[in-house]
Amino acid sequence: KIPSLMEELKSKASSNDESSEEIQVKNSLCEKVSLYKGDITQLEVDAIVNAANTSLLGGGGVDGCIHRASGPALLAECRELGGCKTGQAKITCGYDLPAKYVIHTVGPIARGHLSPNHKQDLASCYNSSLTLATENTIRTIAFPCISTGIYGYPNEPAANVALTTVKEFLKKNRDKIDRVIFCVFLEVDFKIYKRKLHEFFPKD
Ligand code: AR6
Repeated sequence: KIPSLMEELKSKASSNDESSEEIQVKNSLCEKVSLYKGDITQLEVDAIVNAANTSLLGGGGVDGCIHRASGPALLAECRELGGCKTGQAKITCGYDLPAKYVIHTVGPIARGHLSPNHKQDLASCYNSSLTLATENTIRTIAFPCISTGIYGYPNEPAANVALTTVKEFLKKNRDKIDRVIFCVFLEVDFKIYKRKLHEFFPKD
């Protein structure tokens, strides 16, 4: 279980009566991001993000894992959504998942060849998912490494896009999101994010 950010904030605030300290902790972006290695379907958060395809009717990779763990009601709701364009996002319930919602987004198909459009589309996946989250009062959200599996977006450039886009979004929406979890599955991504997280979100 991911520790509750509010619990952390409360204990930090109560250990120091200065209200300025509390404000500083709440405003610190590095307090709002975490790295987790493992299966995203196990996370008890408001929403997990699915790296889906334009049909939204399931597939392999993390998409397959999410549909298996959520159950057939997820596919039934997805059938009503009329698909999703690359770079956009749609929301469903989480059903049998510990997460309340699933935000389905469709990453670009890179397959080794990267163009500026791929980068824009990948950034748009993170932005659209976060925007949809705030519109639905979702305060904790976990992302897989969108497009880096079957869709072949190289791992390190993908992490750069993910971290840049999440950072920019959090800067503008500090009060709306409590935590973004980068849920990596592979050791290669764990190493990349572990190194980069401190660069992008330095401790004050
Ligand atoms: N939890 C977290 N991450 C996972 C899990 C999991 N249970 N399983 C895999 N990953 P991919 P894409 C990681 O291929 O590249 C599907 O068929 C995986 O190691 O799932 O965006 C869709 O229907 C990788 O780091 O998504 C689309 O057709 C990351 O999730 C297509 O694949 C993304 O890999 C989308 O391809």
